[in-house]
Amino acid sequence: MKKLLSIQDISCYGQCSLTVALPIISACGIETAVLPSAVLSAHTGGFKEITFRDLTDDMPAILKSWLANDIRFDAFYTGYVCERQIAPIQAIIKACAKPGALRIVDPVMGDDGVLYSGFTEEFPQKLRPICVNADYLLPNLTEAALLLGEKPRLDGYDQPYIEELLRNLYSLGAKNIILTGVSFDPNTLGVAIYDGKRVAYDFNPRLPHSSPGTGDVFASVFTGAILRGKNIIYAASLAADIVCLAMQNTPPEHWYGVAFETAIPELVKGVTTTPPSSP
Ligand code: PXL
Repeated sequence: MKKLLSIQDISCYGQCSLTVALPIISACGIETAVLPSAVLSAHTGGFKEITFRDLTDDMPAILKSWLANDIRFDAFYTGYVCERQIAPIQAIIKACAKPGALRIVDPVMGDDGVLYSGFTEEFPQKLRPICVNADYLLPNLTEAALLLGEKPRLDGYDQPYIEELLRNLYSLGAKNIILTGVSFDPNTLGVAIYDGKRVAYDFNPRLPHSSPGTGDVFASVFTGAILRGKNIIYAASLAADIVCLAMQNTPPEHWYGVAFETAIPELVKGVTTTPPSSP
């Protein structure tokens, strides 16, 4: 069984980050360890009086203990992280990586053209060192533009704009880019995938509402599928399908997150189907 370390916050309530990644990646049959970047009472997407504890100061001792116990990982999936822990996280990844370990990076920092509350304007540039080493970089449109130091464009763009974003992110150093939230018409929403050679697209019908945590469900399913040996296009398409199915099953009163539990049977089917696998 492959062993993954997921590095992102615990939002105690609200279905995002680790409370999504842990069950989803485990359901894919991957041993999932966690390094919580911070503990929040709930995510920052709609609750009041959020508590926030940055766990950077615990990281050196955690690393020391893991090294004493010879703990190593086949893969790392980073999501929401804090500004002061970018260097310690890189040190942990370097020290605990098995040879050839994969790095999946979701540069969580914003959506709909704006940074999430709590992040400074400098954060996108500070996060770059983690992104440039990614085997798979999974930004949404807002994060892609911010990483490149550009103003996000949410509509009125065309295919050349998307493909330039992909090429520019690729030239930062990431080996594969999976760009979410791409739409060329009002009825569909999709993903653009670039491996340095070809651009592929995968579209689904656009649903009437959106929700916090969809990016985390997407990245978690993608990660599980990649670690199960699926190819990048299959993994991205499965991730988008699972997000859509879970969103369809999410009632309006569950505005704070995606009811991903309802899609776990389909997820397990998707990652255990044999073809098509990567070579
Ligand atoms: O889903 C992304 C995310 C992760 N973690 C925290 C958040 C958000 C989005 O709002 O607030 C704490």
